[in-house]
Amino acid sequence: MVVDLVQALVKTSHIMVPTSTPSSAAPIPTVVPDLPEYQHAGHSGKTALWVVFVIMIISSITFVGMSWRVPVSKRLYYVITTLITIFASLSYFAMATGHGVSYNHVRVRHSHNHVPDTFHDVYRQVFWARYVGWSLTTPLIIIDLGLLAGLSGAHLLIAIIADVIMTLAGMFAAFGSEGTPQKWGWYAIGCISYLVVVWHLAINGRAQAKAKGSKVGQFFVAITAFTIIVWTVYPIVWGIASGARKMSVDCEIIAYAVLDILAIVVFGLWLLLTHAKMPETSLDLGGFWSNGVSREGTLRLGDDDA
Ligand code: RET
Repeated sequence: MVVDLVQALVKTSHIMVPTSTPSSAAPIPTVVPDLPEYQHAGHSGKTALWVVFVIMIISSITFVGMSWRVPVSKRLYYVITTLITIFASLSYFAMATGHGVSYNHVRVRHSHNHVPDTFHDVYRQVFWARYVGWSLTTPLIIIDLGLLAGLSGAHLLIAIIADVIMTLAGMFAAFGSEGTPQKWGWYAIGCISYLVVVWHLAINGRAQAKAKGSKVGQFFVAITAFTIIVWTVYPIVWGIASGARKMSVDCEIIAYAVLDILAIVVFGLWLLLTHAKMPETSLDLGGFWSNGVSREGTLRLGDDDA
């Protein structure tokens, strides 16, 4: 409903360029009012959002089922991976129901010889819930890979922060104006942050994983290479879709849908199934993770009297 309202408001807000009323027989200047262009999701895009929402829910249920087969002390990868698909489900639900969507208004200038410049208004839908979702899912993917490699806390923290900057920069870029450094400036900041993430995973992560043994090393290299290849397609899609507006909103939704399924569902299944077969990847977490805060050493009622 909100989307319909916005569309109605946007549709009535264009400025008509007045045509002149000639007093003599001079030729009438043909100044045709330039109608704004609306780029928004159609039937195929909306259907794709619902389909991916259902896929993410089924994946979450599957990952929860898989986690129940192992003791709590060995569930860290399962919990993180399930949270990824749960966050993705929430983000797709928001987008499919019309929440988390807004319009970016861009005024495109056209220069002509002998006549003043003209402007063309473009309103393109931005699914900002997507970026909110990514800012939660992508750090969790990095944590999964960092734990697998045995990455140090310092490197993991930097990779996570760079990743959050990357997704936020992508969102600012999607709402940025053209003709100023705003839009492509944010995009460049996002790309630099992405290189920081790749550096930590591919260089530091790989070295750490190799030190954990050849089996873990090989698996880490394979799953991280897959991740980096899939992730690198995102900024390319962004550049063509939100950036250059050469891709329809429907194609954009479908492209990200395929990428999200690869980056989350295929990634998650591969990680959890391999982890279950490879004891070297185990993280045995006792203590607080499995048992909660120990009762010993805590204050009990009546202690003051002692
Ligand atoms: C943006 C634009 C700014 C530059 C870069 C980008 C990269 C996005 C990536 C997204 C990955 C998303 C995943 C989601 C899973 O739920 C923000 C498009 C580099 C890599 C894996």
